[in-house]
Amino acid sequence: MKQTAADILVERLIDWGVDTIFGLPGDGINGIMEALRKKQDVIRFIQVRHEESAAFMACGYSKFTGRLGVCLATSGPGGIHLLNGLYDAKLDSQSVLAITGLQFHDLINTHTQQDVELDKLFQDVAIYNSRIMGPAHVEGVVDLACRTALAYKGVSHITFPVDMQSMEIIEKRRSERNVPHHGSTVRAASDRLPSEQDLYEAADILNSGKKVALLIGRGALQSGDVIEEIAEKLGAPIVKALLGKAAVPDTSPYTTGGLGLLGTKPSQEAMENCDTLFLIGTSFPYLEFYPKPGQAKAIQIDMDPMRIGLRYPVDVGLIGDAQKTLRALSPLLRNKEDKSFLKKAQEGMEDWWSLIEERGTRMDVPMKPQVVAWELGKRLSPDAIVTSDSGTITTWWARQIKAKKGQMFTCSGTLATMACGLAYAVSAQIAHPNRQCVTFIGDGGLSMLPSELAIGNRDDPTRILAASDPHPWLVGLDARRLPHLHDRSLHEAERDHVAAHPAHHDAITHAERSAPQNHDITRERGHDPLQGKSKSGCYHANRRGQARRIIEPYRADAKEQEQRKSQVDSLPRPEFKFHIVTFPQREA
Ligand SMILES: Cc1ncc(C[n+]2csc(CCOP(=O)(O)OP(=O)(O)O)c2C)c(N)n1
Repeated sequence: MKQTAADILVERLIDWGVDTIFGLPGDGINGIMEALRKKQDVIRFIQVRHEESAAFMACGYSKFTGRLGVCLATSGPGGIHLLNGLYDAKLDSQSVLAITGLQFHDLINTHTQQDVELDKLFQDVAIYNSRIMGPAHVEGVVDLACRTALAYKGVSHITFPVDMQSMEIIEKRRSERNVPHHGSTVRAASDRLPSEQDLYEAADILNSGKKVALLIGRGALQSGDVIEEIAEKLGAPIVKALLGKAAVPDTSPYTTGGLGLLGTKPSQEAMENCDTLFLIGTSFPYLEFYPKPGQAKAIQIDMDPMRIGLRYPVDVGLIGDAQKTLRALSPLLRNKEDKSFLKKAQEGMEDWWSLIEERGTRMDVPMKPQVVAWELGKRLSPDAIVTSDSGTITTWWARQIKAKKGQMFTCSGTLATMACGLAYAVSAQIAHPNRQCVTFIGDGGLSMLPSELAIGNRDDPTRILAASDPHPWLVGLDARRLPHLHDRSLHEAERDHVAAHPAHHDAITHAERSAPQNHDITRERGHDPLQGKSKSGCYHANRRGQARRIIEPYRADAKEQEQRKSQVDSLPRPEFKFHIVTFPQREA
């Protein structure tokens, strides 16, 4: 069989360790689809229903595995659809490769069909961006695209004229300078440690501080143990940016939870009162929640030198891997005798958790979204992967669900885009077929890309979705924008609201009572209370508290099932069933 340019692309991706591509076919990528078909035993193609989801899934895949996430879209509209998901990856620093089709090489820029120069369109989002100019160009471009996305944690883009994809490789057509196979797929890694001098300077500052606060983010996800060790030594509360939610479990005595609009009061107090700030793997973007510039001495650890001093005027920047840097730093830190700063934060957290529990156990109707999040948090598997969409819903996910050790949590941290939650959960299930994957998503976010529920036409594991009611999402957003940090005002607002709407029966209780047994969301079932042996479907607890089915499971026709089956059969793959639980966010 003749080898085509697209074959080289796919083979090189396989050499880079890629085994999963999210995408949607189209005439502009026929050659690539054919090359994928030929290699279906080693690389699987997960077909989405909207290319934006493919990009979200690639981003999620990178978040959940630390590997390269890859998405594929056809020329013109398919590529355009990728864009929002690619920005999500760019802003959350994920390694993603986007591959798109381009029109016939000799018709580009002639107003031909789907004549969109996607390399130009992707200029801002991509750190590596190239148009294939011929079969002999493919290998070198793929190597650089993969290496750049992985090394610099960003988006690479390759666009490939459709006719060139199917071109045969003819060695003599190679230019005289392009020596065959001059590149490599080696992935080199450095130890990534700061200089000794920087470590000593940082230790001096941390040892002299009287009120040290740690602010940790996505870059600290693998460093929880050493961060707790340092928090104990320094008597320092650990404040978590949203993407760092799982870095240290919410059950840890050292953490004050999140920061900012979705955060906690003790976290904000730690920021307002600290004299020393230690930033670890975070670019928490909301400047107004940091200590005032000049208030605190500051140290920052980041892999990326460009990010040092980005959000706060730091005194010492430590460039390196967070875990390795912290392990090198920890022996230089003295055990502080005065732990009163941490103690105060811990007392604050006792009150905070009482408040959160109170909100999470109310029996008011319409049922409070906090109740659902609280109940969900208690029932999650020890290794659950829990994603959220963007909206008010993120607040309940961030605050009410206690992250436990071994669980993963993510959302669109910096882009804060809607519609990513479901796609993230799908990619989580693909990356980790045996783990429980849940997304907590608003009706707005779910209805933006509900088409990905179509993946749920297979048989095994279950996915749970909790979606909020379609009633007043924008109103809700505005009403809640400011009071988050002020318990009293939020508390009072809720009390007034409840007073204005006399309680009916608790919707969850009713959903449980009225739904068939196998759709019970609240009853324990075996080791994993959220995974029933039921058929997929969607239940909505209506205003009178009666559960009713609102979405029937999708069933692909036999031909489509057969087609999909042949594409992914040879690789371990998860099977999907969706359980969707909707609940009212508040009264309309
Ligand atoms: C793609 C996109 N469009 C618009 C917004 C602005 N926005 C943020 S939250 C939100 C409402 C979300 O509603 P819903 O998904 O129902 O969740 P809720 O806030 O009700 O929990 C909007 C429109 C956004 N972040 N992303």
